[in-house]
Amino acid sequence: VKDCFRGRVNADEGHLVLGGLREYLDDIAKSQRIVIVACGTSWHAGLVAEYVFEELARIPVEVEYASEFRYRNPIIKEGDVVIAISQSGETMDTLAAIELAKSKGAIILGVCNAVGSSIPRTTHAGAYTHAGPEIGVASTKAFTAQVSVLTLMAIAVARRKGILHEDTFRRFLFELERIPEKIEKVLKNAEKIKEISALFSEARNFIYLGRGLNFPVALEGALKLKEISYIHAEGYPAAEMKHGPIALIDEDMPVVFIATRDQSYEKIVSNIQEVKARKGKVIAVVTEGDKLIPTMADHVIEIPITHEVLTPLLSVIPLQLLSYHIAVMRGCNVDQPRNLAKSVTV
Ligand code: F1P
Repeated sequence: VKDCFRGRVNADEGHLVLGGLREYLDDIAKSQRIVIVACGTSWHAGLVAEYVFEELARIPVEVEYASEFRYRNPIIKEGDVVIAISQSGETMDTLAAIELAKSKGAIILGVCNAVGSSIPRTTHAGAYTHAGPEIGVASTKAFTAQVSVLTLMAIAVARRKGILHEDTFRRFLFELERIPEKIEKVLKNAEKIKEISALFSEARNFIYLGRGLNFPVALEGALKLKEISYIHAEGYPAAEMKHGPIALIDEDMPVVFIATRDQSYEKIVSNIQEVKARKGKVIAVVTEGDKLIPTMADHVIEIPITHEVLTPLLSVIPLQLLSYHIAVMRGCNVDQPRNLAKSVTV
């Protein structure tokens, strides 16, 4: 994230620089809608971006699996902005989705990690995430970097539209600059997360629940666990639990809640109560200093407080660590999980 912000975010001078995207900021600001295409973890970063763009820039956003989008006849109009997100920059489904949108006159922007890869070469403009090479197959730091860049884009567009108050902008810059040190603070919890992981390394299923911006984080937590530990895991918006998944909850079901202090806090507290009433085992990611959830949850992992919009940058880290420790305890190769390829080019 430090690399991702370097040269882009400067709270002292009050600037936010987005390189090649600068000349497209007006187009994005004027667009009627943004369509995001991506796969896997990058798709989850896109879902975070949907919340952030709609909240700050007030532009409708659709987030599409590139692997579906490319095989249907999507309605794309000239002037629509399509943002392709990819760690590797080589994902075949995402490349095909770009070609399809391009043929319909859309403006194609990229958020990629691999410099000089195929996707950045085919887009009109883009921003590299500067996350450095991912050693493992499963995306981890790429997610954080993608969310960082997409959030910067949303802030820049909101500013260009004149709907972001100068004080709010300054506050964002201030908070953004503090994200790297807050991530380091979360990483200091690694030992505690390892202890919690030891209690669940034999579990056969997991449920991840979050609301608002923490819903895509729940999906990402579940995907990481599936990818590297081969445990079946599902992520849902916490409010969807009562529409089906609640039937699965018993004393053998670990339920991971991403329950930070935000506008849906009271609602998620009642979701935790519903799970505890059915004897589910609750692991909760909470905001530092939370006094209520620790009285209800079986295990609690704290993250520092930040602006609500920036929460996913912190809340995803404990979930990545949980998957990592569980996978190691199960003897799985976390860098090279079975059946997975770093770039899915077919
Ligand atoms: C997309 C992706 C990754 C996943 C795995 C397979 O890749 O689904 O999210 O972790 O590596 O590919 P990309 O388009 O972001 O490179």
